[in-house]
Amino acid sequence: MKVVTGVIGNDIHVVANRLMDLSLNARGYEVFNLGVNTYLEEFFDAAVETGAKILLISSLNGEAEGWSREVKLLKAKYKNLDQLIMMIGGNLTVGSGNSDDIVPRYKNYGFDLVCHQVDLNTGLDMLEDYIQQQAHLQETANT
Ligand code: B12
Repeated sequence: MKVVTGVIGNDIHVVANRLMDLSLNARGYEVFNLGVNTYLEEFFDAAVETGAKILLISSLNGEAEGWSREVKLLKAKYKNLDQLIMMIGGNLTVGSGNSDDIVPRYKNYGFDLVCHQVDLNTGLDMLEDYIQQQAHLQETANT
């Protein structure tokens, strides 16, 4: 399965993004890594160009929220991407923050999976569970 990854907005923290790339490759995904300083619209453009089914976004500097509010808007604009799985993780606010507040906020912007201060492998396990659930729902809908 194809995945687009990168670090959103004005964020230059590259290490987790490199680890994401390696871990996804090890799990059998085909990775298109846009690197640091990537705008939300560029993630969507890359999904169109590559045919990726997943956008996996990293952010560590605490500023992701200002750069990632327009997921729903872009999904509507790009039309064929309504099935695109949107995931974001890292430090999703300034300071330590509280996941109980942060996760629903990002979900409201249009993210399917939100991992605030969750380690990468736990996050990727969550992604795989989510993909399986979606496949199961699709199967049930088709029968
Ligand atoms: C190295 C570092 C830097 C380096 C970055 C070098 C580089 N090119 O990568 C330098 C010195 C340049 C830097 C700069 C800055 N930094 Co800095 N930096 C760090 C530091 C020490 C380590 C970050 C790192 O690479 N960790 C290694 C990764 C692998 O581990 P991790 O961060 O824990 O990531 C795990 C999870 O978050 C998760 N994860 C990450 N992304 C994703 C995505 C998904 C989908 C999932 C599931 C999981 C996931 O998986 C990772 C592995 O388990 C941290 C402090 C710290 N000890 O964590 C601060 C830190 C991230 N930096 C911070 C800040 C504020 C900055 C600056 C804004 C400082 C400044 N005023 O200039 C600038 C950023 C400028 C910018 N435009 O982005 C803050 C962020 C605070 C916040 N969020 O509230 C931190 C936390 C320091 C602090 N305690 O204040 N930084």
